[in-house]
Amino acid sequence: MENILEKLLEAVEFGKVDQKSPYPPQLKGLDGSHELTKSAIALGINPQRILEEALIPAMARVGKKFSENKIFVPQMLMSARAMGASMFQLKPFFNSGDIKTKGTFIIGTVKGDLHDIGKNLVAMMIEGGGWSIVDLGVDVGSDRFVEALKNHPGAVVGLSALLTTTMVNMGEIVSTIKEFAPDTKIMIGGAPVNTEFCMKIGADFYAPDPQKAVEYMNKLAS
Ligand code: B1M
Repeated sequence: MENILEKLLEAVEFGKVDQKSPYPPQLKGLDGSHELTKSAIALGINPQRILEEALIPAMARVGKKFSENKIFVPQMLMSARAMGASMFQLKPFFNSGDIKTKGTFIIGTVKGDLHDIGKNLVAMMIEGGGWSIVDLGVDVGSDRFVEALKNHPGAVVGLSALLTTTMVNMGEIVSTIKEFAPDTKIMIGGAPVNTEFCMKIGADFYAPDPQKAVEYMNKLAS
């Protein structure tokens, strides 16, 4: 049983999605996260253990390596895909309430902005960190963030922007959210933003990468 969790951790860490996948070369022909998660569930391993002992530590390793420039976006995307294949099978347990999540994280790319690769990575990593995700997609205005908060009171909100022309929309979104629910914690991220901008618009935290985003979320949960 321990062995299968170790194998799953390795599959997610190195981005092995399923048995057919030729990537990464050192795991060619072996089961990927798809098969290993199936087997773990069939063996009766609690989904919470699968999450906490394989997926979360795997993504923590991935995030650390990315922060240290030991791996790059393509590897992180493969790990995110491998984790997605596993999460897909664990989702029914989340939804049935069998798995305790740390809370809800609402995320979206702000109004006018269609870039979603970074946002998706952050969402995946935070989901791997044990949070429920409400992904509003791209081109999201303050009205949709407020609507989502009405449905998920107390959720943490994440805003992503990749353009200098759309980062300015973050200010209006932050003030509308804070007006509606002043205690809401708001994290921002994306290439053109930084801590100084975060303070200026009244958001709570700027995360330069998914690992820092997960660390912030963990701090909020502790
Ligand atoms: Co666009 N684009 N793009 N683009 N694009 C950039 C951003 C640009 C820097 C390219 C350039 O000129 N060198 C430039 C912006 C310039 C600026 O504003 N200063 C640009 C431009 C100008 C445009 C268009 C205006 C081009 C045009 O049509 N004339 C147009 C705008 C469309 C729109 O949004 N309205 C446009 C369109 C596109 C595509 C659709 C073709 C495509 C997006 C596809 C998609 O996302 N599905 C695209 C792409 C791919 C890029 C580049 C090449 C790559 C972006 C990316 O995915 N990076 C980009 C140039 C570049 O970055 N090298 C560029 C990888 C991703 C993992 O990183 O998103 O930064 P990133 O996310 C990071 C961190 O920022 C952080 O974590 C992630 C992982 O480390 N992070 C968060 C992100 N969000 C976070 C949220 C958090 C925490 C951390 O908490 C909530």
